[in-house]
Amino acid sequence: MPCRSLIYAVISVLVLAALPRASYGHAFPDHAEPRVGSTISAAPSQVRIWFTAALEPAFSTIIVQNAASKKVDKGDGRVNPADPTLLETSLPTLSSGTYKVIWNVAARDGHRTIGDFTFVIK
Ligand SMILES: [Cu+2]
Repeated sequence: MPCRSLIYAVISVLVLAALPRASYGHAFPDHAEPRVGSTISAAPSQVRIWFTAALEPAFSTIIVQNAASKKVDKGDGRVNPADPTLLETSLPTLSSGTYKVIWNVAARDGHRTIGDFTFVIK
């Protein structure tokens, strides 16, 4: 009965589409600006990292260090109030060099993930 098979196929597709794309839980970085490992020519005014899950603002930090491991960000690192998956901090005008972004976050389920990456200003 081709008609019934088609209906079942359509229902299967709808059920699959309704499943969440990412599992909820641990927060992992999805993408960052400046991009992880990138070399850029203009000094960025901010570092922003988007995560795969909502973060707990009270337990999530971001700092930026220069090559001498000195903190160079403006100290305003925070979870964006309008987007709980976005961790951000402001930067002064940085000179050329390699900078390291260090993040430490807790997802809403309480699980902590940490990591770091570098970017280079030409
Ligand atoms: Cu988790």
